[in-house]
Amino acid sequence: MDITKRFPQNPLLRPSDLNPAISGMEIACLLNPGVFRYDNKIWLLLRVAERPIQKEGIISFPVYNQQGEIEVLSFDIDDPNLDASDPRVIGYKGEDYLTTMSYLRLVSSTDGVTFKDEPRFPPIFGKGKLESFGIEDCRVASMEDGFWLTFTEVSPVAVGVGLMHTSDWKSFDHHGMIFPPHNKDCAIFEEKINGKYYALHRPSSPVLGGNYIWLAESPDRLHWGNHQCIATSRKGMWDCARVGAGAAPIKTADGWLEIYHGADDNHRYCLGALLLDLEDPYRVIARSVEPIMEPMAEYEQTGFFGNVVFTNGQLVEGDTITLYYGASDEVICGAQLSIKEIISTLK
Ligand code: MAN
Repeated sequence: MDITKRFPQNPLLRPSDLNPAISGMEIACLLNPGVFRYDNKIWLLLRVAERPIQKEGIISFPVYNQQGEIEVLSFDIDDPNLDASDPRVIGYKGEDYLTTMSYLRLVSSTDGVTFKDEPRFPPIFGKGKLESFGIEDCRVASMEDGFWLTFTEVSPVAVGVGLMHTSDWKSFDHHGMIFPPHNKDCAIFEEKINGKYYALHRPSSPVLGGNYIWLAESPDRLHWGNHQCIATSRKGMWDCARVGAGAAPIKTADGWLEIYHGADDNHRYCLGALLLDLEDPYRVIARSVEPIMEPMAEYEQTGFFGNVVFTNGQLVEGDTITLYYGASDEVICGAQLSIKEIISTLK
């Protein structure tokens, strides 16, 4: 059962609300923002996906070449070697490519509803070999010593999790790939538990296992160990194909509350929740049986890739979670949830 209250102003941001950052491109999608407070404002770190304006009969998309420059690749849609059945990815002669290039970009707000572009802060683009297809879905962990950013690094050799740190959103320390392929959906807990850092992550195991949520610990956030699987996909249910963490877990009196996404075999993405033990987060206390949010609004059902609600950013005030989410892989929306109500639905 969907228990979220969507903002009546949804969608809050559409691709046409911003200007493209890569010359000659259009913004195809705004997706899955990281969320944080800074400088007395609310900020979204958007994932922006760009591509060239598409011409009839041709699919074209940008990649970084070996010199680190943007290069456009084009394929004839009638080419028998082309598999373009998924709007997000294409296959060509055994190679996979993304149809858009994603980077990260800041917008800010004073009321949490109206967001404006922040050109003072330059976009964060992918850099180097491991990010030649872009960077995506950044979680922002707001911690005592600044902001810790975990995001998906995409290239022909890997999908893995990168880490960056910043205190001022202008200079960034790049820490490279912390969870090697195939891995994404990494959310660092915003405080230590008994002296250790923790992070949820989502490796994919191609033969045994699947796309499950794992937990790991670290002395410094750069080196991770003691990996354990804490939540699998569930046969016959709304999260039967894949599950992955949302934003940093929320500390509540009952445990760490994590809002996660789950998809079924039709790539329909819903949200559910997990409750983890406060002292021993490897122990799952309870989990959603039914989704707490499902793609129901028109903007969640139709778009670049329909039937998707996906979150990796939220703000918490008392019992209220304000969730920012990507709908249909195209627009940014907001919704509110009650922590108590979520917990009362878990089994
Ligand atoms: C999947 C989707 C896309 C994403 C790629 C690479 O295909 O989540 O949105 O671009 O993976 O991470």
